[in-house]
Amino acid sequence: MRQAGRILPEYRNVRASLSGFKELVETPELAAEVTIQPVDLLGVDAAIIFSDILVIPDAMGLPYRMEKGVGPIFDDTIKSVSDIKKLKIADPYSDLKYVTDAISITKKELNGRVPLIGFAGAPWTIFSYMIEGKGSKTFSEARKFLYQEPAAAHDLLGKITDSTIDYLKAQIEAGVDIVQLFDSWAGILPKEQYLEFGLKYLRKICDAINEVPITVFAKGAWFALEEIGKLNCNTIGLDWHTSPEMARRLIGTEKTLQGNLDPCLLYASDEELVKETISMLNKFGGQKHIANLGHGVYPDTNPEKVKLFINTIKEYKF
Ligand code: 1CP
Repeated sequence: MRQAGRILPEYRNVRASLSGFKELVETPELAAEVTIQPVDLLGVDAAIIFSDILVIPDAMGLPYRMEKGVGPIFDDTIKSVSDIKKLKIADPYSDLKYVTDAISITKKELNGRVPLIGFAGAPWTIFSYMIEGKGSKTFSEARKFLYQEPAAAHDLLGKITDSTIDYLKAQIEAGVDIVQLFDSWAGILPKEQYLEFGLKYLRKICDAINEVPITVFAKGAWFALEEIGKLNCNTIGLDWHTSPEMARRLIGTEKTLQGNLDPCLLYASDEELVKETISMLNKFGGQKHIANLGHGVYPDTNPEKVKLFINTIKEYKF
């Protein structure tokens, strides 16, 4: 999940000296520094490269800016077939060199202490931001596009998929040990549409990446867990709505499951947090499980609670 960054005062100190989020993402030495902070300060046993899923539309020709207190904004959005034609397939070696440079520096500085996770947004989630232009509760513009322009939607999803495959391969060449695909808006589609416009493109990416293990996190897509379980990937991330027992039943025993504590439990008392963390570990039964939250930490979370969550997991014996 999104780790850290934003809950740590040390991260905010680095941010404070810069013009904004984008400058941090695009300055490899600083991106590497904030990537390693959670390893040193929280004791997590993997690092995730500090970047954002929205670097892909940016590299395809649709720039975003990060507005304080609002989130990402695209001043131009995709409205028509001709807008899609103007987009290019991102070239990771030029357009996203700042990410691969940050990965190389991070790997060197980590010096084998913990693995480094690379990531990208899933095509459906990236598509949603490119159509909508910002975060949304419903992504109804993106959903409208699927009904009104299905062929154009497939064109755009195809371009995002090709850009993402090249990008992930470049991350792997630069040194990441595993990659995660974030389909944060999987859960807003009806099942049949998710299979057609979401899962199809995740499958293409999973089939194209064989160099390192892949984790797929499709938030809210409990309705397609069985199909997600058949992807050519190693780990399935679960959100906090999904019961570990149900996921195991639908996915089978071969894949690793990751998750899935409710991130809001980090606001609960220490006693409740420890009790629920142990209960989660027991539900997964210590079998092919990566303990994690069911989504990213919220920015106002107390880092001490995150440490308690991590230490409870590390100390637990089945
Ligand atoms: O340590 C880390 O935080 C890891 C780096 C990371 C990752 C893995 C960031 C930094 N973003 C992401 C992934 C990401 N970005 C996702 C997928 C995971 C998820 O569902 O949370 C999504 C949907 C985004 C898009 C995005 N970026 C949003 C959501 C917008 C919305 O409302 O729809 C926001 C607010 C951002 C900004 C952002 N990205 C990352 C950070 C630390 C922040 C906060 C901004 C800041 O610090 O100024």
